[in-house]
Amino acid sequence: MSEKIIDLRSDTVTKPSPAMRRAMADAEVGDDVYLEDPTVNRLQARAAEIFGREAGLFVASGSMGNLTCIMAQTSRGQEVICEAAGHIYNYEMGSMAALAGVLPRLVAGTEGILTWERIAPAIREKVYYRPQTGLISLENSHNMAGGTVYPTEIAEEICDRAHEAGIAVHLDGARIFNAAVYLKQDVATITKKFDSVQFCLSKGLGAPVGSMIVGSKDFVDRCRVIRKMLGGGMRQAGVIAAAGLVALEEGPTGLSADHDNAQILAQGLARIPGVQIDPKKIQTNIVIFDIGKTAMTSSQFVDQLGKRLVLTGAVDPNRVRLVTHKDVNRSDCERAVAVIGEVLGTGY
Ligand code: TLP
Repeated sequence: MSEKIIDLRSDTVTKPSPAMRRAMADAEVGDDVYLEDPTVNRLQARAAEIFGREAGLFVASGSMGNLTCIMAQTSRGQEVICEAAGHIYNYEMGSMAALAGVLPRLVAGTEGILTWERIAPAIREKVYYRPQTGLISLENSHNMAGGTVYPTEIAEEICDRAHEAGIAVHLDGARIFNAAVYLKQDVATITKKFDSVQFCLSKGLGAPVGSMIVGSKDFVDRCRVIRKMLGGGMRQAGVIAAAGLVALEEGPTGLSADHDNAQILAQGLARIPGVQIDPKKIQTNIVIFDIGKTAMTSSQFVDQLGKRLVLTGAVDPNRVRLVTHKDVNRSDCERAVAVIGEVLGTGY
């Protein structure tokens, strides 16, 4: 039997479960551009219900969901305040500038977490001859800060104060269910003050494809037009929405095991000489650690691990990211720690 590859590059790598495959094969479909796909309609209604919103919209990806929400809430030439290490600025191909015609205005958070105090100085004075702040975007959990979670009162204060200033707030909630598990609160509660929410079915929830936008009916109607403009009218999309429905119902139940497995990784890594990590800071399923004190760059390290069938990702020359998900278990994580210890112990 060949040895199992332990893929910790991302929680996007999961394969659809047998229940998802069955649901996909059996899905009732129709043309979603005519609003006639019953499975897409069910997924959208269910997402809206779970988030306590009027409506939901199925989109191809998290990036498309974020861009659609930005386009629906800004005008060309405006600024979008976002966290400096955030996904929408660093990993979405500059789409807000290239396609929405807005400028990112970066504000650095503490471990990815912004506060109103940090945001307020970046808000533009309301004068016609300066660019205006069109939107604030937060990320929860924050990917590249290592899966950190917004305390709900901090996120709510940002929303309240932004609304007083007449500014809408978007949530990149790609991993909002992970945040909810960490906070022991439900997703509707922790997102209720945001004007728009994007969350991914294809990360920890385990679907092969897709993300959702949730918000008011009016807002989602506008997003549907923009989705079509971006080429996201997906026709008989029920075959993938069916997997999304399974992900929505079953995915959240596995997330606390993913968080426990992230702790196994973090605590194991903390014992390896040369690795810098504080396991107490790991809140969800993302583990980022520093190997800057070793003789290896992160890409050399990632190559060496790959040769030993442990797949990981370099974040920058010194830092490496591991992400747990439903397709890795506790013993995979223990083995990954052992292999990392071996690679750092033996050099390369
Ligand atoms: N994140 C991916 C990579 O793009 C880095 C990953 O492997 O973690 N928001 C957040 C917070 C994300 O982490 C991601 C994907 C997205 C949006 C975009 O989702 P997709 O990949 O579906 O466009």
